[in-house]
Amino acid sequence: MTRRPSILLGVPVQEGAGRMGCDMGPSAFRAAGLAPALRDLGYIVEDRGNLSPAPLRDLRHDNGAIKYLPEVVAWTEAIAQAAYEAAADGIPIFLGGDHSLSAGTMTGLSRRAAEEDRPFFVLWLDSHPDFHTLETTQSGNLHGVPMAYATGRGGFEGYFPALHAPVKAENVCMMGIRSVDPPERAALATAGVTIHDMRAIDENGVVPLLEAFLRRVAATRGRLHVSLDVDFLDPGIAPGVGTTVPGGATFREAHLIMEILHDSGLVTSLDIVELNPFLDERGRTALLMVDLVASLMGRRVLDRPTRSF
Ligand code: HAR
Ligand code: MN
Ligand code: MN
Ligand code: MN
Repeated sequence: MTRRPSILLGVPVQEGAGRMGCDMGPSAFRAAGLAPALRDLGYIVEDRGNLSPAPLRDLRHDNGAIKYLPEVVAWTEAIAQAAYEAAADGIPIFLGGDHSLSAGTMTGLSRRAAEEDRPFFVLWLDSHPDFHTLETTQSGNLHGVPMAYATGRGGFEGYFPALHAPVKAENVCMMGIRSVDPPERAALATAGVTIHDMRAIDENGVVPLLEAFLRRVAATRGRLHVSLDVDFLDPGIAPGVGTTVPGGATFREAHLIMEILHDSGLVTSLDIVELNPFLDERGRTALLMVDLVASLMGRRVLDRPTRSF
């Protein structure tokens, strides 16, 4: 079987998270065997190494809580360009780095999709919606804003790069949500994003929720970007993250999502974010994330008929 090459891009941004250490994430994913796991599945793997941020600009904002705005903006500029380019060459896998990196990946990938005249969809696997604006964030940690920015909510102009093609809120599906701040909750009530919180997963299971979204993607030949935050997973299986939230996805729920995504054949790019190796236990979170990527990219126990959407 010929497959599009897997393109690994390390993004050692950590300034968006509340504590340091995510800059070690790309190294930990490499040490956990990501490239060999993909080669075992038959992929050509091109590791483009680690990105660097664009030059810093002097940026100030009235919300004095915001931390590292120039740094995160500089990263976003560089990531958006790299994502735009890599999307033309294969299936990019962005190795974070904290979740602020998705401000860049979604910007570059949605631009690529628009130029191809294809719709752009995002599956957001996270305990958090990351739907704060620069005005509403109280923690000031900019890993809490990428989805608001990418969907074109106001207030990012003049700070973050202008969006060539804002992500349509109706094309975003979030799963695993269980920690939402009041301003995010108010904004999400009318934004048009599909949100499956942990209660919805408990009540329905992941399969019907995911299949309904994938049918929409399949109907449009769209690009599908998956953004996987470590804290989507239950802290009992994934302790290596700075923002653990109890009651997360189980080992099997997470793998089943990845397996169905592979069967769909629809995924065109992936972020793996928020791994903090300083907080991990002998690499177990990094190893689990690599296994999940392998499932997404086609590792399976037995041959079985592919499902169509
Ligand atoms: N909503 C909270 C805040 O803005 C927590 C955001 C945490 N985000 C991540 N990525 N860890 O999902 O501070
Ligand atoms: Mn190229
Ligand atoms: Mn997140
Ligand atoms: Mn999160």
